[in-house]
Amino acid sequence: MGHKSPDFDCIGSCVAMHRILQKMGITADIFVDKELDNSFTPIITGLPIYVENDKKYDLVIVVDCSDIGSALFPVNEAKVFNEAKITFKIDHHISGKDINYATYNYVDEKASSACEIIFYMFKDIVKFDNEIAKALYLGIYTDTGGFKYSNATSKTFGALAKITKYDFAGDKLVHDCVSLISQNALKLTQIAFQSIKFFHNNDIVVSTIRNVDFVNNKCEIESCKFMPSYLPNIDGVKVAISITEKIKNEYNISLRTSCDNIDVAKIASRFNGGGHIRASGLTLKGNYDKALNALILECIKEIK
Ligand SMILES: [Mn+2]
Repeated sequence: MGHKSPDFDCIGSCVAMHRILQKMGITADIFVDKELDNSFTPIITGLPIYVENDKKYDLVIVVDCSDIGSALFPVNEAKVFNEAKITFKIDHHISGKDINYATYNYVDEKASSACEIIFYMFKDIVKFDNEIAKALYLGIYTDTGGFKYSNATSKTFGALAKITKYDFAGDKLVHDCVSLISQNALKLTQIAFQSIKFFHNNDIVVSTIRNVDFVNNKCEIESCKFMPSYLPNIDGVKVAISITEKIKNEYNISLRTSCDNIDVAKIASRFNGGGHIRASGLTLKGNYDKALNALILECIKEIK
């Protein structure tokens, strides 16, 4: 299992772990907080994925999730986690470096992704295959912003050198899972662009997709993942904020920076969120203007 609203690193890690355990003769299920959208199909087809069941497990492995106490840990997964005999955390978020919520905790905050950690952890224990390689590739690709963030290190490319020897088309995988955008999702992206506002002498940029936009465009939250990676590219911007209100009065917020001296994980942690220095997430509830003002105040403190 992994964090709430799972991304490709989270699901890629779950899929790779499932297949690695299978090769070790261990049966495993995958837990998610809600049914996964079509973008995951190329890596999850045929796997036992649950939102809930009544089973009790000997071992629960939590991937890509910094803290079970935070808003990022799915409610449905807490029951399964709490009932397990042994738990194991595998993560790379700096915000959870000293949070040892499991029986065994492995955090490498220098790793690009949970998928990279899993590659190195198991490469000499089981023989990987095309499906494991695909899942790991996708997780590393997305968590490094397509191999362009500073977290893509020589160790990351070392893993990729081995992963890309397997028989799968990385370009097609990225097209089908990451780049493909539906007509409805494009409409939401247009709305997000039109919503762009600047604050604090253009240091801070904010895009917002409101609940009514989701309803009117019959669109899922997963379809507006374009903005967080786009906004930090705007010249002069120090902190980029992308807000999506999937549930009314509940805001899923991505924070990004491309500045060396700004730590958005610190900002997110003040709102019970978390993540990385350059990319973090949090959830706020209530009145939109109040929530945004509170967030902007914390951003200004960090910019100073
Ligand atoms: Mn990750």
